[in-house]
Amino acid sequence: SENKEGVKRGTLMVMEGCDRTGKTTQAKQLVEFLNSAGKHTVFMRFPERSTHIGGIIDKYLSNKQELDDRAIHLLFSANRWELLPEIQKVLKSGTNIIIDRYAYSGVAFSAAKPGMSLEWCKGSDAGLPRPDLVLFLDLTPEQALSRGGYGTERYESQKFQERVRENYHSLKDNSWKVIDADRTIEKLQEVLRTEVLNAVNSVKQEELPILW
Ligand code: T5A
Ligand code: NA
Repeated sequence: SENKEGVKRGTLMVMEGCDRTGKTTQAKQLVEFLNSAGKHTVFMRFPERSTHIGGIIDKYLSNKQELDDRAIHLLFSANRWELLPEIQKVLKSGTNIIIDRYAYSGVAFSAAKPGMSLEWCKGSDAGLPRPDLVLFLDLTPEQALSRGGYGTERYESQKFQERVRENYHSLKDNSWKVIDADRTIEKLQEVLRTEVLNAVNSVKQEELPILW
């Protein structure tokens, strides 16, 4: 699994889950942990709100702009495609990446809307790299709600989150680890550290496979 320069490619890991399941908290701690263990790792996130496309997504999520459901879906995808060269460059250099949300979020959230099918929603992310590991933080919307309640962003309601959770479960493949997220931050981190170390240390194909 080494490229022409003799560098082993980095491992692509993704955190997924409904809103308020603790993804960002855990992802940042995992990046620190891996770096302190000598495994060079960077943090990325989707949506990446700092780009031009990300700026439109941010306005949409904070209810400052309306967009057709299909248009915003395609912008979330475009946000991933615009960062693909960066992802490829980092992995090729031998650095690992932990991404806070990915194409699974794109499909699970959009397909929770009326008239949006899973199949249609998957189309615009087809061909993106398939992660080596997906850590799915699972929590019922009731449990998530008990964490101080949802915020004011779009999608942050219990009914919607229930449909999102069902969609996630239909996207699972063998790269997924479903993790019970109903634990303290520390306990959850312990479980996740084992998973990321296993992924980083395992032998992988040189070229990442693609979605879907
Ligand atoms: N979206 C996203 C799409 O529709 N399509 C797409 O393609 C993509 C990529 C914004 C929205 O966009 C949608 C999905 C989202 O609705 P975002 O920017 O990732 O996506 O959302 P955020 O609001 O930043 O993050 P989340 O709401 O998903 O929260 P996290 O990251 O899961 O949770 P975190 O770590 O921020 O923690 C939330 C709170 O819980 C506490 C924390 O201290 C914090 O207060 N907490 C815990 N409490 C108890 N026990 C634990 N173990 C805890 N862990 C954290
Ligand atoms: Na987050």
